[in-house]
Amino acid sequence: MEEKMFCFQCQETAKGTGCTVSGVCGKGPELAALQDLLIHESRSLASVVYKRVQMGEEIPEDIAPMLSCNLFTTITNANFDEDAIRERIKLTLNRKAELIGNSENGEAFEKESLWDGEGDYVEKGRTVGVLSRENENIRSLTELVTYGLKGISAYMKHAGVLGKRDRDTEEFLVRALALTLGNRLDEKQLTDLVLETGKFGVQVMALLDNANVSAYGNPKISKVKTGVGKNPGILVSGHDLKDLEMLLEQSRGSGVDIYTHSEMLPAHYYPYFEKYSNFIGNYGGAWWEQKKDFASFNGAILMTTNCIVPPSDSYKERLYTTGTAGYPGCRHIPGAAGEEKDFSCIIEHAKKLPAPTEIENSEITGGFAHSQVIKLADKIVEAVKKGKIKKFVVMAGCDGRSPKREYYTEFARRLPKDTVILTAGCAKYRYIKMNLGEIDGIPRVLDAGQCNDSYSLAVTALKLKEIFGLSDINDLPVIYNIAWYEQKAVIVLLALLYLGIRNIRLGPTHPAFLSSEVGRVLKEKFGLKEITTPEKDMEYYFATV
Ligand code: FSO
Ligand code: SF4
Repeated sequence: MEEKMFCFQCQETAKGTGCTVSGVCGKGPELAALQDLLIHESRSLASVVYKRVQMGEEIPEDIAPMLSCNLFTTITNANFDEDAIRERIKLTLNRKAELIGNSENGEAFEKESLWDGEGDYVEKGRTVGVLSRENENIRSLTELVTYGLKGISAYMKHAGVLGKRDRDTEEFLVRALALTLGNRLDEKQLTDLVLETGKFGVQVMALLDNANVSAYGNPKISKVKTGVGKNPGILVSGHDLKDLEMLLEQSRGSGVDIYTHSEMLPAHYYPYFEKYSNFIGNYGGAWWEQKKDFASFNGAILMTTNCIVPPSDSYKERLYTTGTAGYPGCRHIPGAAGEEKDFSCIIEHAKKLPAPTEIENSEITGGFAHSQVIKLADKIVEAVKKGKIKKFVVMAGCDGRSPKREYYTEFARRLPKDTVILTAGCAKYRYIKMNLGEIDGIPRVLDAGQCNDSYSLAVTALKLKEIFGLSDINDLPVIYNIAWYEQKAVIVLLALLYLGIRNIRLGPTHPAFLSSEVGRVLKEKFGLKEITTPEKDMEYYFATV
C-alpha cells in the first residue's frame, strides 16, 4: 500500500516504526505534508541567510524568531491547524523571496533554496519529507539534529518572550538548518552536528533558566494544592510562563480562578506568581490525561504550547490556544512575542461556566531547581556522607499514553529507600503523587520544574561533583533513567550527552528515528541503554549496593 505520510518523530509512532496512514497523535496526512514543507522551507530560508552570512552579512533580526517559531509549530501535539501552518509557509517563502531579491548575487543560491511557492503546498510537502533522504543513516542523523533543533527552538521561543536572546544559538540554528537542506553533509559531519546540537541544547536551557529566574525569581520549595475552589476557573497548560503571567494579571479581581495543568504546574514554584490570590493550584495530571481532566474541569482551558490531545466535543468550545499551539475549530488568542495579548474573551467565557469538579484534594511538593537544591547542599552532603542517601536517580523527561510507562511508576516504587529521585518534565506524573517519603527532611522526589529545567538537574550534578571533589561527573552516585516522548526530550538527551554523562537509560521504547547503526554508535560512544523491566534494571543498578 502506498504510504500517505511518514512521520516517526515521537515515541508513540505507529508500530514503533512510523506513522504512514495517519498520526497516532491525530495528525492527518495533509497536515503532515504541510509540516514537512514548513521544515523544508525553514531549511531553505536558513540556507539563503547562511549564504549571505558567508558573504560577510549579519543575520537579520527577525530570522531566528521566525525559524524557531516554525520549528516549534511542528513539534508533536503543538499545532493541528492546517491554515496556521500554511500561513507560516507563506511568511517563510515571502521572507526568502525578499532576501533573494535584495541580494546582489542571486545566482549564488542553490536550486534547493529557490522554490517560489507556486503550486500545491501539500503536493510539494510530500516530496520533501523524511523519506526524501534515501540513505538510512543520513536520514537518521538529519532527523536527530532536526528534532534537537525543534527542542532548541521551543526553549528559544520561551526565552524570547521574556526578552532573552542568544546570538550564538541563533547562528547555530541558521547554520544547522542550512546544512541539513538536501544532502550536503556526510555521516561524519552529521555526527559532529548532532554533538554540537547538544552543546547548544545546554546553552539554550541555560538561557531559558536565566530568563525565567530574572522574570519570576528563583523557584523555591512549594506545596501546590490539587483541590478546587467554588469560583469558575481557567485551566492553563503548556509551557509558556509569559502567557500565564498576562492571564493572571488580566484576571485579577474577575472572580475567575486560575489553575495549572501538566507542564504548567512548576509555575507555582516561582515566587513572582504568589501575589495572585486567584492562582489556586494544579488540576489533574500529565498532558495525555487531558480528555478526562478537561471534561471534569468544567471551565475554560488555555493551551499555551503542546501537548494538545484532539479534544472531545464535551469541552472543545471551551478550549483556547495561543502562541505556537493551534487546533482547528478552537479559538486562538493572537499576539507576537513582546506584545500584550488580550485574554478578555477567555476570562468572559470562563465567568459563564461552572466551577471545577473536584477530582483530588491533596498537595504536590516541588520547586527543587538548582538554587534551591544548592541551599540544601549541606543537608544533602551530610545525608550522603552518613550513608543515608546512597544514590540519586535522575528520572526527567516526558510522560505519555503507552502502557509501557507503568515501568516508571514501578521503578520509582521499587527504588531502595536510601535513594532520591531528581525529576523535571511531565515524566514526574508517574510517581510524584505517590508518597515516597523523606530522608532527614529531604523529600525523596525533588521536582526541578518543566522539561527544560532538566538543565537544573545538570547544574545540581555539576555542583555535587565540585562538592565531592570528583574529576568525572560519571563518578557521582547518580543514575540516569530518562523517559522520552517528543522532541524537547531529544534536546534534553543530547544536552546530557554533551555534558559527558554516560550510561543513560532511555525508554519506554527505542526511538524509531535512530537507525541501527546510529543506535549502535550512541551505545558504543555514550553507553546509552534501553530500559528492560523494573526488576532487571533494579538488579542492574543495586545488586552490588
Ligand atoms: Fe511533556 Fe508534552 Fe515538557 Fe514535552 S507536556 S511531553 S518533552 O511537550 O515538553 O514534558
Ligand atoms: Fe506519529 Fe508521533 Fe508523528 Fe504524530 S508526531 S504522526 S504520533 S510519529
